[in-house]
Amino acid sequence: MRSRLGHFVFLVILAVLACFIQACQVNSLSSITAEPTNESAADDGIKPYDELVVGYSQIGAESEWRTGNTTSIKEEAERLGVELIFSDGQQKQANQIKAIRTFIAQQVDVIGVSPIVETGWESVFQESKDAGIPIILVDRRADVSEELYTTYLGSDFIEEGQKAAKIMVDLLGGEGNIVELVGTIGSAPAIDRHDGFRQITQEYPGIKIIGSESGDFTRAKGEEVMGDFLQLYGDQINAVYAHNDDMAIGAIRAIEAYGLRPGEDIKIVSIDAIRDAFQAMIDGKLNATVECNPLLGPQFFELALQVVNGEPVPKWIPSEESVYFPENAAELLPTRKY
Ligand code: GYE
Repeated sequence: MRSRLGHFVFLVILAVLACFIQACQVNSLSSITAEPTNESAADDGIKPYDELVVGYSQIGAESEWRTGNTTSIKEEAERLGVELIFSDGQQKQANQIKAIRTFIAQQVDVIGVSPIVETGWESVFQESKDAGIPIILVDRRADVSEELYTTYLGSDFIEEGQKAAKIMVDLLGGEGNIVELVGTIGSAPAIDRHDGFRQITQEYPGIKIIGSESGDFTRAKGEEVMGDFLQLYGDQINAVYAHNDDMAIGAIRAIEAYGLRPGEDIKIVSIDAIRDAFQAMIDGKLNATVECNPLLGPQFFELALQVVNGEPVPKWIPSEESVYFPENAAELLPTRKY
């Protein structure tokens, strides 16, 4: 009797063990098949990177920031195997609108756009929405209602203007005449960097902004406009606030041509933190640069895939940014990627 019972218990243990081993195998098998291979992902109706088709409408190539941004987008598409249809708008909103319409006709999965100016996008964004193609704003905002775009990936330009102003106030000891080189008229960074700067300087009655003109974010225009300011105000100018480093570099040339020392006779603060700004700080010609990160490729495609696969994303993904001074420019220059 006893031995029969023993035999029975032994069989039960064996059966339980067998079930357990089988369960383990099924488990490990399912974890293997759950690997995100492209095939199985496609079977699930989830689009993988190498089936994603993205239309991207870039502004142009006005600055080193912009060329760094373009490289980041193109390199990341290549790395992920995404099909990228890239369009260079050559600084014209009409070209960007045309590109978006072409992307809609091509039935891309998602459209990335860096709007040159804030206004004038409603109709084309609506057309994209009607065609079921989501729009992701990259780098610059557009002044449209929130249901016309899925998300905005880019910087807080107001904050950048405020940071530049705080540094400027310190450099001038709270007193002095500033000229401002404004970015592209009507663009989000030009509007917000202008406003953010004044939110701080208005607290200082000794600080005066005696001139404010657009240099369109380019070196050539920055140089030209700074030349005009020098003709008008000469050595009454104590400082330059440039909405980007390229215009600051243009201003440096104009100041030298005028016979003054940039960075010393005239203090200069700008925005972007491109490599040439680090070199200018090493040379003692630029007093500070506020970082604006153009390396948005990796975040953009991650977002694009999430959006296409119907995952929820936040309405704004702000970039993390720093400020840089001449003291450690030489040490940091080799680490800069744009
Ligand atoms: O600061 C400037 C570029 O939109 C943040 O555009 C961007 C700005 C950047 O031309 O250099």
